[in-house]
Amino acid sequence: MRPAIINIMDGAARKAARSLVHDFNEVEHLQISRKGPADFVSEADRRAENIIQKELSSAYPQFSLVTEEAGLIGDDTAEDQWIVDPLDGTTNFLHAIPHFSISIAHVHKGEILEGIILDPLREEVFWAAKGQGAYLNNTRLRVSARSKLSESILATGIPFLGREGKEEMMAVLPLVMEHTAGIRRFGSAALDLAFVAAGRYEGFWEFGLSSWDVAAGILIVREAGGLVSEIDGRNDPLGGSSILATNGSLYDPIKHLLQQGLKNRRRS
Ligand code: 2AM
Ligand code: CA
Repeated sequence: MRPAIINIMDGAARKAARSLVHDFNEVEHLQISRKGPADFVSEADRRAENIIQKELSSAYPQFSLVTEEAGLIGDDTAEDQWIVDPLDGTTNFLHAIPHFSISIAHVHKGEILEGIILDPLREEVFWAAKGQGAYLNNTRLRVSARSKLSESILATGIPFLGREGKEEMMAVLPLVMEHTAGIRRFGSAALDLAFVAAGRYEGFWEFGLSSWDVAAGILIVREAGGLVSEIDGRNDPLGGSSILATNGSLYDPIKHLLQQGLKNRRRS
């Protein structure tokens, strides 16, 4: 039985997804319009955010809510908080690349209790409730059973424009390239985490993400049997400056590989 709160999160995410899909179909036409698509996409983002906020706060008015666009809405001392990313993969959306998601997490006194990540175009809903497992639609999720680094696929997010972390990325990439079956850069951190939970790739790492990018995904990976921490092993991937999510058996080898790369950088 799905918890009632997951049904509310699912309803909010699906309603926002319909709005995003509608807007996504418009984006292509906008590439040639005078105004350009960037303003349109932030409008799409805001529309989705408003829908989610309205749905969640009418069901749970006492919760506060944090999003990228609006910041904190409601009482900052509330014990329960929603952490929402209404459009993760904004750059993909802007370029009409069909890979983006909606992410919603419920945090109670700092602990992530439920999370949902919805892929509107594939109609895949990844969700988890603490202690009750992770699911893709109605099917139980399990991280990948692969235990050889040489057979593993890792996803990441590569810094761009003014973002920090380019040197760290340059330091770790050669080792990951050398020792794994491949690297993917798909552009939605939330979906990357969902894919780790679904066993589609063995791990994901990224520097400098925000809580709304990862909150739901952290729980979904853990409930699917994976391990999530910061890259240096510290245990605050929600508030920390980096994230590493892997299946159980490759957590240590992948962490070692990334740390080795970062150490090489400090030495040079
Ligand atoms: P977004 O699409 O919601 O902005 C890409 O590497 C991932 O990084 C996406 O999940 C993207 O989320 C996220 N991200 C986090 N901070 C970002 C920033 N300052 N600029 C762009 N993408 C960012
Ligand atoms: Ca995001």
